[in-house]
Amino acid sequence: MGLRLDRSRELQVRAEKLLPGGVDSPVRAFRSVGGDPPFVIRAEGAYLFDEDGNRYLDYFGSWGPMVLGHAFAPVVEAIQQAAARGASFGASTAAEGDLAELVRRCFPSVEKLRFVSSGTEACMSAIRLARGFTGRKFVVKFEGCYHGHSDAMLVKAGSGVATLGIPGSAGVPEETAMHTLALPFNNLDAVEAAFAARPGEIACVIVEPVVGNAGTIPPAPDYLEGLRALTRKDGALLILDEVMTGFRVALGGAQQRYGVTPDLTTLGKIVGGGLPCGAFGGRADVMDKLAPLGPVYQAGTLSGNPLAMAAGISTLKELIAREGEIYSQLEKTTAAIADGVAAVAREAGVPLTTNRVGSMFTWFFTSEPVTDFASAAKSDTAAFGRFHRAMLEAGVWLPPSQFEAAFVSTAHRTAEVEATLVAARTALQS
Ligand code: KE4
Repeated sequence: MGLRLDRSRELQVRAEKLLPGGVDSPVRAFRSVGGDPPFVIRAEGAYLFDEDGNRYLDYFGSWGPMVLGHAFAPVVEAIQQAAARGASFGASTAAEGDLAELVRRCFPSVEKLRFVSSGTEACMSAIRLARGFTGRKFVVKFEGCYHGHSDAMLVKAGSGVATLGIPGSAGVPEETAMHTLALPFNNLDAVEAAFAARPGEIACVIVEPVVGNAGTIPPAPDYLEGLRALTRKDGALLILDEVMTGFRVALGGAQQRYGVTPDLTTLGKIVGGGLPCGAFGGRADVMDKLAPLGPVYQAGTLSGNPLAMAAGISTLKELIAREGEIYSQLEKTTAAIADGVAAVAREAGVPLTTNRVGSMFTWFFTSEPVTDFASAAKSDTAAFGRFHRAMLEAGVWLPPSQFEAAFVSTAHRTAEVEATLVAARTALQS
């Protein structure tokens, strides 16, 4: 292997003595792709730099937030200025309203919202709110979808749960899991049957409108509209988990791209510009059930943190100001990368299915279409692991799992497209 990772290896050895698996989030451990993870020291634009002086073209972008590229100057400046005024107050600030107004501008269905510190918190809180608003217990999610690591959501989840092949999670009592119904994605009959079996008992359906946590899987035509109709008919709430798709597949997320209006939306990643921030919001009559107005409790020491607000405001202002230019550039660049490598694979006789929505995409090592988790799971994960390693050796860092989406930023330009195709030609020959 050509890559020198001596310093990263030293740091990995120390990290494993201090952090389980040496990581603060399992998917970073490279368990499903093998080899040592490089330790990043800094990032700029489309590139990551590690402790051994290696440079990598970045295709996971901190798992979604870095849509403007790393260390985007206006965001850096906004964070620095906010930090000089104090990191956290635990009191109301104008910045929370400023960012909330920008979110509402992008997501008209969000009449009211609340900021939290992660996508997990956003989804967990939205589900509690849906249960409190409807007085119902059951929640529908979909196999391969990941909505953070709250107990109720670790049932047939995607992302790291799927990557590590663990059924759900130890530590989740069956009394909790029993109220989560996990159904196949892109299958409306299964949802209809669930509502028929439990009329008036399902509080909400939560879905990744474009799945990213089983790898990228677009919704089938009319699927999201079908979920909207079925939930409305039964009086259940529709929650679109746009933590990944928000500001990614369109400025207004998947609900803008596909024209579906949910009752609640969860956000994360891009909304905080790379700082710890999530949000959940939607119908005012639902949101007003939250304390201190209503009986559903939810709270957070660092919710609406001034630095995260500053980073989010700066990011969304850029996306809003240059919406047309940015989203058409992201579409074009991502198509060139995703389809370009698919063509290289065809030339090399390697079966590859490419799914893409906007600037998120996945190369599945299978010749079959991938329309749900079951079909994604047929992928040759060992082949993906070899590809991942070969691309890393060639200076291209893909998400280290077949069951994750890759992301492109505005910092990815023609040079990055070309470099990726060159690396893929080598990687797919091996
Ligand atoms: P966080 O708690 O990780 O901020 O967000 C949870 C979450 C909720 N909903 C969706 C659709 C998500 O994609 C996520 C988090 N995504 C994973 C990557 N697929 C985070 C990466 C990680 O776990 O390290």
